Amino acid sequence: MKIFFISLFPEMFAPVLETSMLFKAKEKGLVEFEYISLRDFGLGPRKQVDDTPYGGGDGMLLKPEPLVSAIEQAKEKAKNPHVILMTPRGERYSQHKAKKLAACNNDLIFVCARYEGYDERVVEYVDEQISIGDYVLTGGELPAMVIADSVIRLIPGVLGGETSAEIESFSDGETLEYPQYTRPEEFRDKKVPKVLLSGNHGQIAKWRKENSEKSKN
Ligand code: 21W
Repeated sequence: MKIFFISLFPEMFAPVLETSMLFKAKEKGLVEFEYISLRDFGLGPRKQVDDTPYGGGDGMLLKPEPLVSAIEQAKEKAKNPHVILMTPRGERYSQHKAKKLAACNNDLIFVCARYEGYDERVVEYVDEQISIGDYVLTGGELPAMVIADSVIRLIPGVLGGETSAEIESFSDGETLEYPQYTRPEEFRDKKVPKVLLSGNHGQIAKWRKENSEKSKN
């Protein structure tokens, strides 16, 4: 899977995506990233990408021409491109959606807006619009990385055979999230629950179930 990020701040991505499990996924050849600078598609000698809103109002909007040119270039480079516009007005993101994106075998193109938004006419050039939740951020870059992270960990081989993400990735069941402990047995007067040291697997399973929060996975 190849993932493209279109943004005015393409330098935001590498520090996050080229670290930890995400970097390992890239090293194993399971995923590839390309960062596309919206500025490269700006208009005129000043490479203009934004302008004031028709009808008045605060702030600047991303102009349609640079955004659409960047999307078209990414689409040409991608196999089976699926274009996702990151917007606070989009459909709310979920684990269910992560599974669909991981399974779909498309290259993903994330379009990240900045300023106060974008010209509505770009919407015709995207396949879907996604929001990661009801709070206001300064841009779509962090949301795009949130989605990329949640999708990449579901790609078979990324987390390695011993983890459950791979096995669970196409089921929609609820998994159990229970409190976990490691050494030392006592930390600042707080002891690890005795049952976990007992070696009694039946009792341990019962304790974990009783102390679980259900989590969608
Ligand atoms: C924030 C863009 C506010 C636009 C009409 C009139 C992408 C995001 C973003 C941003 C506005 C996501 C307006 C959760 C988010 C994102 C930057 C406001 C003002 N519209 N998920 N005036 N939260 N945020 N538009 O902020 O681009 S996904």
